Amino acid sequence: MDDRFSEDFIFGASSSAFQIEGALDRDGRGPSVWDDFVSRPGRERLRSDAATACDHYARWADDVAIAGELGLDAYRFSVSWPRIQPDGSGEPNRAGIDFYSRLVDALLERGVRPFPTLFHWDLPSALQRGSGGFRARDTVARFGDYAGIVARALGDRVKDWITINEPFEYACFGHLFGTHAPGVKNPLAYLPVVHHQLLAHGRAVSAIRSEAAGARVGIALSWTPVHPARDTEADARAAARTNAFMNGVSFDPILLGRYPDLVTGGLLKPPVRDGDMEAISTPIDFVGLNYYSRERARNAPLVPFIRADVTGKEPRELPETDDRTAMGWEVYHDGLAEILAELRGRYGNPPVVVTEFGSAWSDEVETDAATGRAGVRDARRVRYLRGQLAVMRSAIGAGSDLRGAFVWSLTDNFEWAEGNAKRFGLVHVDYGTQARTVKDSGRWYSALIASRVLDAPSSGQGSEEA
Ligand code: GCO
Repeated sequence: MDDRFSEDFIFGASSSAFQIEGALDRDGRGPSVWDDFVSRPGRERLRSDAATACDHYARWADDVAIAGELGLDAYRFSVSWPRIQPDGSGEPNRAGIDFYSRLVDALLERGVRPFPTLFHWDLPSALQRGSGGFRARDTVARFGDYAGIVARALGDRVKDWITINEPFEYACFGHLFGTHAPGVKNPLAYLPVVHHQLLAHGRAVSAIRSEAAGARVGIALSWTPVHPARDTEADARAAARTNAFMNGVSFDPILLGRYPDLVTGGLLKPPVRDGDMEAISTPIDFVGLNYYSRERARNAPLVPFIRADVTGKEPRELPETDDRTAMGWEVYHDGLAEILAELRGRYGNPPVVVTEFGSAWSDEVETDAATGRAGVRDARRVRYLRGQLAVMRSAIGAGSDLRGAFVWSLTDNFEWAEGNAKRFGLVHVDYGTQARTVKDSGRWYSALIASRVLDAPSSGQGSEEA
């Protein structure tokens, strides 16, 4: 197998505003649903973690310097909507625009392509309080206005855009399970929140294209393959329902212009109006794929929508092994191969960018006795990244139009309901001092970007095997 990635393959790293910036009350930023979520009683640690996170709002220049030193081709970050429009509508906050404008300039100066995501879950609180956020169709127009403002401000320099991150997770965890912001537990809200985010995506594609000449626009969708827990017909059907409600619910509208029949066949349906599916499936330049692991489904008739018990990616404190990460997630590289094959087949082989792949491990900073240099020997993360990239390399050989891959994440950061406890970064963050330490995986990734050749496990480029 050819193990070389082409010169125009994009090797990047990803992050998101609420997970790295801190400075929640600085320079006119308004509150988001995540500010509200972590401020509820009993979530003091989460609030404390989020208040500073990686202090990126103050240390952005240091982080851009690290991205440049690693030789990243691109850096995916997200724009905080409440920094741009504190109440989710109206005139832009100049300080917010200036922050992202400086960030873009600094990235470009270091030869790193900026890949902003416009919505990575930090919805302005005023929209949630006022209309119910993405449960309300009006938020589609609000998002279109916001996208236009950002594209007008940055579109002369930014050519690659991601509209929305993971509409499924925001709808499911935020409005069905209530385990993420805005902390709603209402089965009636799930499908409207999915649908209105997808509509908002379509609106933003138009707004970006009208404001930013030559823009390439995509969306970042999660795909978690769901397999039957047992070899039974009932569990196979449960897995099919779960795949439809978790994965097909966003990929099918965006790429095929329709929802899966399993999604529209029940009592509760997406609130589709004439013209909606055309707007949602407006042609895009790439589809972003976020992949981490697979799950298993067991038939459970009383569970809403999917009538299945699903296990695999719920946060679990399990012992870390070579095959199970600090999130309790199975290391399952074949899942990415399955997805890329489905994208080549069922979805017509669209241009794909893996907008997130990565793994959390319990990383410790050690100081080398001989050199005195601080480092993190994260061999399991190197092994994980190599395994995922080998699958990508093979998929390209099988015909996938795979344009790039972004490691989640550049630095350790605020992992939502897990706070700062889970570390996904290529760069370690000491949250007490905010010191950054490039991990072995960051050095390994940097060497790969330079060589474009995926090393064999034995060569241990940049790190010894675990
Ligand atoms: C997601 C989000 C990221 C997470 C990452 C690790 O995919 O859930 O885009 O914000 O932090 O995936 O869970």
